[in-house]
Amino acid sequence: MTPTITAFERSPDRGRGLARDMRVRWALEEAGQPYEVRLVTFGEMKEPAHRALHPFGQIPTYEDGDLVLFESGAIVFHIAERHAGLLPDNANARARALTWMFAALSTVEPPIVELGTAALLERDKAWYAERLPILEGRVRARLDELSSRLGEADWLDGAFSAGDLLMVTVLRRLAGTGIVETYPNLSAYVARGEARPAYRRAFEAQLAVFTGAAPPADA
Ligand SMILES: N[C@@H](CCC(=O)N[C@@H](CS)C(=O)NCC(=O)O)C(=O)O
Repeated sequence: MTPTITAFERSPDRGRGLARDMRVRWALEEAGQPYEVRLVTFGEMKEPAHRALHPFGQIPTYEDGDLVLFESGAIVFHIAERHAGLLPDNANARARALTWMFAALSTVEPPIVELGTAALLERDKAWYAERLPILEGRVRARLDELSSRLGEADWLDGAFSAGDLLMVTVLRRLAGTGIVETYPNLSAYVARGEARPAYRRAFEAQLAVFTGAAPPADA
């Protein structure tokens, strides 16, 4: 059965791959799993029909037969468990890859989201200029640590895994801030992720939604 995911009908990032359906698309492309996309408007996301799939009225969701999932991390994990290439076979290596998935979403992503939310919604507040360096400092503290751990390695723990897939998408959310660029190894890490053919296919497919262009035939 071909799974169906949901994505923004008109993504606020103008198709730059920052919306979280990108993670799911990338995982599906790495897995070689064809998929359908149902586009939803901001209004539709808050309607009961979508909330039946996603209690928080967000994207992405994932439907496969009678299985319905939400939360990009859970969806990527589900895909990674069922297809080769995203999680190592060795039990300990697999557990470590899972650890990096959680680290991406629960340790690195929160300060990045906080910074992004402030830039989006609090720019006109009197205290914004004072708060910005504090938020950037929290992001940099995490990136200092991540950069030290990655060192000169290509990926976080041996071969590319779902942990890298999530971490790269999390770091990409800093696009436009110039922060990742101040860490040459993290910058190269993100570029390595973006250079993967599966990433490119996923990116082009979600960009095509915004530009109205036909997606690539194999996306
Ligand atoms: N933790 C969730 C976050 C989902 C999320 O924030 N989705 C955004 C798009 S990237 C969304 O739907 N925003 C619209 C809204 O919250 O109303 C996940 O990883 O799937």
